[in-house]
Amino acid sequence: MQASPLVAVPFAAPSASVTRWTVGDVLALYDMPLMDLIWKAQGVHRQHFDANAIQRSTLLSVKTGGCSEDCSYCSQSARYDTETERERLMPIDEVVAAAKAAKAKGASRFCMGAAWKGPKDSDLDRVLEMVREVKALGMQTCVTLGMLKDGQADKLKEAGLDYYNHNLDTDKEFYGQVIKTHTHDDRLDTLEQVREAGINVCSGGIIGMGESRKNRAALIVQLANLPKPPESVPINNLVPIPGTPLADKPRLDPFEFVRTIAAARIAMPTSWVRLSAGRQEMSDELQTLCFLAGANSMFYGDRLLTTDNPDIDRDDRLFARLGVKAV
Ligand code: SAM
Ligand code: DTB
Ligand code: SF4
Repeated sequence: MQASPLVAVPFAAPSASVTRWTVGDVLALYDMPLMDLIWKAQGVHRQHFDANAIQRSTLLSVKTGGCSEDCSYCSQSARYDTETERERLMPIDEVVAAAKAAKAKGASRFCMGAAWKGPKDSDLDRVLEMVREVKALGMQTCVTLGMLKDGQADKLKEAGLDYYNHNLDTDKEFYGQVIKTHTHDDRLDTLEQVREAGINVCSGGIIGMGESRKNRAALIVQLANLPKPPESVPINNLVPIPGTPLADKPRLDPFEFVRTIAAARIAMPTSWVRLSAGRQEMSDELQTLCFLAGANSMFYGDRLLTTDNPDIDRDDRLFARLGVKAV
């Protein structure tokens, strides 16, 4: 059956609550007049969330640079000559100190990122310890460690991990133009392992890498049509990194970014949609449009992994000006 252009059709089996999206459905959302699209997204948002509450996670790069992979956007690939210096896996006490500081500033979740294709078992043991200690502070925990091997997701679950971040990053069709050292299917395989282990899935993508609108719509469809949509969907705007193949990509029209947030919100009504990388370059007004379009989560803290994020004072002022509360 052909889906109507603006509403996804409930999928008959296996459960009436499962919705299948088509690229046509999502492209029809992108084609709406912006005011109508934002209005629709905000309506969907209010059915499932408090529209004045935004979740805040703080990121820490616990192992930086020297990655074997060739992701064309990334400052941490060993293949590109970037300003990012390699650093070994951080000592646990430094990680715990950073998590305590993030909690004191009001972050509810602490996300630890490592520049690996995937963790070796010996490295994973140290990350498990980090997860246990951060969890013991009363924070939600998240890690992003690359691709997982059999059994690793179960160990993370046992240690108390709440979320695993692993982005599909871009449409399957465009993936090979950005990354050649692993495939979109490899990413799906890790997402399946995370889901099966009972860990919340955090998966989204990057836009502004030269992909088409159709590619952006297809990424949203691939995320929304997972057996269960991710609980958290980060939408990153490319931060161009000197030395990487995507260093000189022209900046995406900011309204196209807002449309992407709105389309993600409508296609994944109960997911937390995260306004992720690229906030530093956005005005307060543009970020507010993203919130109006249904973004309700963000990274909070002066650094992302290797690039700058708005400083905490600026974010606190923005929340106060908007009457938004942090959750
Ligand atoms: N190595 C792991 C992996 O690739 O899953 C974890 C770290 S990786 C840096 C996490 C995510 O950050 C990537 O999947 C990508 O979506 C995002 N990212 C990395 N560099 C970026 C950039 N320059 N601009 C925007 N997002 C970026
Ligand atoms: C996600 O989707 N974005 C975050 C987090 N997950 C790990 C990372 C953004 C990285 C931006 C570039 C950098 O700071 O290196
Ligand atoms: Fe960067 Fe992750 Fe790709 Fe490594 S796998 S190059 S850390 S995005």
